[in-house]
Amino acid sequence: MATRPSHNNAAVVIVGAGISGMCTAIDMMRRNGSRDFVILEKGSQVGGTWNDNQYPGCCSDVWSHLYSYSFDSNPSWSREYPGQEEIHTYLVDVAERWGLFRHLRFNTAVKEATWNEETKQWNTRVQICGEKEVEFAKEYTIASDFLVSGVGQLNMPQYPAIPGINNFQGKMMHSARWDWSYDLEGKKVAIIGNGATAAQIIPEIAKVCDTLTVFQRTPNWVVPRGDAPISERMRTIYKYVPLVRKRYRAHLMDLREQFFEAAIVDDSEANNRLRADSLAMMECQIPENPELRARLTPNYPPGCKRVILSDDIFPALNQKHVSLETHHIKQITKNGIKVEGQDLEFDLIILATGFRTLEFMYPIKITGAGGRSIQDIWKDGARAYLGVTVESLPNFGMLYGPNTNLGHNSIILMIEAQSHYINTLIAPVLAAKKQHLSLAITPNTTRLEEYNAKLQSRLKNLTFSSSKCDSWYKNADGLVTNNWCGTVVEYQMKLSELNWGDFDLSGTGKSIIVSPEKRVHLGRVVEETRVSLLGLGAVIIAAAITVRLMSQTSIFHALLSKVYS
Ligand code: NA7
Repeated sequence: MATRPSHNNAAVVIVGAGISGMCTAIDMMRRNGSRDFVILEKGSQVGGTWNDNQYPGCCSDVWSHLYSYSFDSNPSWSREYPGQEEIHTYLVDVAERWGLFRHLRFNTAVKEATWNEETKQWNTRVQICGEKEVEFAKEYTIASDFLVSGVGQLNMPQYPAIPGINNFQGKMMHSARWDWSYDLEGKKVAIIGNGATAAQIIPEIAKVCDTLTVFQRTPNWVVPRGDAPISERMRTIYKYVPLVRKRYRAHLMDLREQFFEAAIVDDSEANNRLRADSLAMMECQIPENPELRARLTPNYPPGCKRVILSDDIFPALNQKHVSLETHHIKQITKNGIKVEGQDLEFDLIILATGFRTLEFMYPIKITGAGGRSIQDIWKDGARAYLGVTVESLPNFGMLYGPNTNLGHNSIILMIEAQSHYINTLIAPVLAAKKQHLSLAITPNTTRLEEYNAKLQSRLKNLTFSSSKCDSWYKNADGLVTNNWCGTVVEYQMKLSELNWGDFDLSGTGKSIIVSPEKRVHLGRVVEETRVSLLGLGAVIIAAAITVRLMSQTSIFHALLSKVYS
């Protein structure tokens, strides 16, 4: 009888087909030479956050040439900042190039994952969500030797707890669930929230709707983006002269790493300069309305909340048919929104209210060794060792996990380092499996605690921890659970070595890891400018070409270079 044992078994189960899950899968092939994995994806396409977020104006606030995998860079970006559709196309192309589709199970929502101490395996229960697919099977369980979470931090929409939210009879949608069949033309629109997402939606929809009311609870710091098309000529050069492309990426990396101080180190010279530049831009773009400027001016340090990069949010807010509502929302009514002293009527309410960032992996029920639930493990706030492994969760890795978010640079650079590290943990588990042995690897709790104590003490001095604002980076106790405390290079260096002494090992295959204190050198992808004597000549030539050509684009927009210098 024909069987498909791989349907319920895989060496590695990867949850999520976004940038993280795809990277882990590709590294399984590149680094472990194995195709023994499945990728479980709740949606119906790859792309993760770039598949979910399709709202008008959606784009990355990191430069396109830095917003791609280092091992599969894209010379053909059409703009300095990539739009959602272009990023999504890039990710679909990557998945095709690397043959990921044969490992992908779409419309498959992971409900729970439970560690089995006896078999030293994870049992992952999935529910099928496609209407047709459900006719094949409603749910099933997959056993795996290793489990990887690639669901990230910006996965579950946050619906605000505003009284009456279910009473509204007009159209309501969350920004991450945009309904393109709804025609905005001539509509009275409300948008709740003014974060990075709202700042991208507002200028776009203001072009078509009749009126737009922006409900702002807290103002944000905004700096110029300096977006521009990338000329055909530059694209050809990036394609045929990879050294120029690499040099350009390194240059962007250098600028972004410098931005760390400006965005994150409270009261630093760069942080104060960023504040001054933001105010100057506001004054320049809203010259005749000091009252509006006052309402848009934050009273907390830049970086406490994510700094928004936008060239057009202030001009958009300064239009006659756009109004900024700063009164507290009392209630959502049948016809609109009630604020102090006013009942406002709308056809559409957009909830640009962010994501459930503090409950990593929600709503998946994870149960680790000793029957410990993830809620119990993280009862004092989410934490992990190096952001990738979690106490009481053997043979488990997560990407874009606790304390790995950035306020200044591309998250893909962090994800690549994490994927390499996790795949290094997977390697001996695969080796044990081959020999019909078992191996369980769990981060040592003492090392994990030491790591997190240091991390938290450094975070205390950064703008993320400022008590002057609330943000999606920290929990109700003010503990920053989401952000990393340093530069990308510093994080890459930490993950460039794996010390087996940081882990507790068990199982019949323990001896596969020869010395428990053995350090494995992983190395890292060097993204920043590093000039060796040998490479100096080549770099100078490439830099000269780059500068010459880039002077013809507006990437070095005067304001932008001022902000990042
Ligand atoms: P954010 O940055 O979490 O922004 C959410 C916005 O929604 C923010 O302005 C909130 O105000 C506002 N909000 C949330 N709940 C309410 C209620 N109940 N009433 C009024 N206003 C509310 O999410 P984004 O989607 O913009 O960006 C998330 C990340 O995605 C971003 O940082 C990028 O990395 C990509 P608040 O500021 O809390 O007063």
